[in-house]
Amino acid sequence: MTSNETKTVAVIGLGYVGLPLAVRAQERGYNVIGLDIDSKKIESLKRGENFLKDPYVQENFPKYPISLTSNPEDISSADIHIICVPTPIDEKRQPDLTPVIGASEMVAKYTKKGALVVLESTVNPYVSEEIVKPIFEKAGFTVGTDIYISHCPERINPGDPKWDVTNIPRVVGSFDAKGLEISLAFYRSIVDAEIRPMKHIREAEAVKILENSFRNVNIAFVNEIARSFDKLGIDVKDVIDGAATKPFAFMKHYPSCGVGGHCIPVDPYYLVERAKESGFNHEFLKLAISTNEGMPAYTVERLQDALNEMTLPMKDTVVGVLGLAYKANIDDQRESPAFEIIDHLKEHQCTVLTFDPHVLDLSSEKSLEEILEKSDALVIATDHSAFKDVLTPELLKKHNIKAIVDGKNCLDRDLFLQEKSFVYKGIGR
Ligand code: SAJ
Repeated sequence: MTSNETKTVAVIGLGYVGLPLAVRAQERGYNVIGLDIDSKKIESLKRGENFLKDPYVQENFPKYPISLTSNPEDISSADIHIICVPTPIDEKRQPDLTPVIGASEMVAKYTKKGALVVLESTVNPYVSEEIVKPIFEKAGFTVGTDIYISHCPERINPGDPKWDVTNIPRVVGSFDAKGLEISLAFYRSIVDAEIRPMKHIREAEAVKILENSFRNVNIAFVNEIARSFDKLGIDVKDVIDGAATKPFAFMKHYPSCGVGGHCIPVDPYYLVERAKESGFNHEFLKLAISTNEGMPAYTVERLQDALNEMTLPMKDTVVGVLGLAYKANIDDQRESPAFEIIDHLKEHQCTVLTFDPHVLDLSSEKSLEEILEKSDALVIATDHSAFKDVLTPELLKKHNIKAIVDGKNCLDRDLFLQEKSFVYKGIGR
């Protein structure tokens, strides 16, 4: 580790986590090398084409240029390596650590003695000691002596206008005091918020998993309540907003057609699988996960009920799915429930059309007007402003829509219930 002179930081993986981090470190005076194995992404970034809709990156990427490469040899001079690669789940919903292993092996091959390696990718407890540490030991390093390894779970929330890499509090854990000390110094130099030291690297790994499992479980809870309230004829959104008037001991979550994204539906699996190896069965967490995974099918059941009330079959009914992204006003489609809804509609032999203004390349229709004109029924799968600020009972009536399922409860239910030319159903309302 060089002292006093400018330290070199290599960020491995320039996605929605790595790129803001790289720009921020450059802004704070580090000499930053951004590495990504996708050379097309590197060439695009070199042309100043910024593929991120991250406000911080949009503003600062041009101001604080980083050196960009897809050649791993270029990171050998770095004092600090930060691994920000994806940690997806595979088709069997098992944790896929291939990117983390690949990145760790690359750093181990090219780094220098005395460097710090920080893993930001979301992983379950034990990954650092069972997967990452052995890779560096196999490369001849002694952790805590001539290499330091820490974990600082990423907390980027795509599209968030308020919280970004500059101000989100972080936690850091390491294998040893020196590794923790260097890591705390680095993150405290780039983040204007609390950087909390954790007792050990396992605790740091567990923080992110707990955060996102907490969110998964709470969403599953309101999803079950919504299904119950659909039978009881209670408006779940009104009840949640009523409960939220309690200023303590309540945190609102809302039911919807499903839980998408790269974090909430994914991270709990990491804990379930690793705990199983140690002999613990997360029954409650698994139930929550499956409750959320059942929401796309439930949404299609709601459409079937709505069409029944209009004495219309599912078969050959043209259903317009509004939204493909996993959350409002972004283009990210990872784990989006919209695709499961489409599959279930096709299983019911519906004719499916799609439109998402943020994902036009995957949309079958090119405008809201077009999909409304061609559809008999609608399912809102994403609460984009382009839908909730535009759709009115008059517009649906004009286009002879016979049924609508508001998968994100984003429309004014009472207003839509007044119109008798179609049936409106929400999720839990
Ligand atoms: N969702 C619900 N009901 C809710 C909240 C979300 O059904 O009450 C659905 C969303 O529609 C979406 C999915 O869950 O399909 C995930 O939504 P999200 O708001 O959690 O968005 P993410 O996936 O971008 O989650 C990120 C996470 N950030 C990190 O992991 C660093 C999560 O920890 C944050 O809590 C979340 O952003 C946030 O608060 O926005």
